[in-house]
Amino acid sequence: DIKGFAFDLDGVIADTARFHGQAWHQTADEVGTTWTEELAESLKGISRMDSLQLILDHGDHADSFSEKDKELLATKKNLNYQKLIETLTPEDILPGMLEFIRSADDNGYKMSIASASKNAPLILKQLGLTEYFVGIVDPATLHAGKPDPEIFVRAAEVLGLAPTAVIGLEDSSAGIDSINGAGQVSLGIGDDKVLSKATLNFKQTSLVTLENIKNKMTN
Ligand code: G16
Ligand code: MG
Repeated sequence: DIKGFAFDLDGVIADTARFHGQAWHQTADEVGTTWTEELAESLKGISRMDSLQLILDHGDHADSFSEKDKELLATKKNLNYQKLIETLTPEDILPGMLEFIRSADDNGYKMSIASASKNAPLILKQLGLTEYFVGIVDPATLHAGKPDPEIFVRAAEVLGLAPTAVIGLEDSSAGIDSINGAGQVSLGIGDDKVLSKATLNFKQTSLVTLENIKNKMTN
């Protein structure tokens, strides 16, 4: 029996992916990497430093950046990103997700956050959602990021539930791998070709309801 939900944040609850994209695009221009949609997609769910490394690897001068240069580039990106997320309001919650979170809460499901983002507490506060979650996994305490299962394993521990009693919600392929590895039911939101390993698939957030989930699980 499902008793809780572990939520990814970016791309599931809020459309912050476009802000990450905007800020990383600027970094890519600065280091001479051509910005493409594929590159943007591959950064979803990946930690800040791993994202930067991917951007550098897509350019011709990956070797010419020292650790110090990388720290500076990542800090600059994060400051630009934080300026963008400070403009977030509850209106920026993705379609249907406030209703879903409220109904899950009303029906006694427990909820936690499994986001790779160190900015998750700030984003939840901006969106007015902090009170709904029993805990947020701190990504700074992880040994390995998504696709490693660790973050979703921890998100179930926060809920005090067995993994099989938890549904993990994700918009990235790295995140679906993490949920599956943690032994939970994976719910993918987005293109079912990109998220082909998800147990359940929903094309968009507005379709995620308790009723639709129950229907898909009994099919
Ligand atoms: C998110 C985004 C990633 C981002 C990561 C780290 O993960 O999808 O693109 O690089 O967080 O974010 P920050 O730089 O704010 O620490 P998730 O897991 O919420 O999708
Ligand atoms: Mg995401």
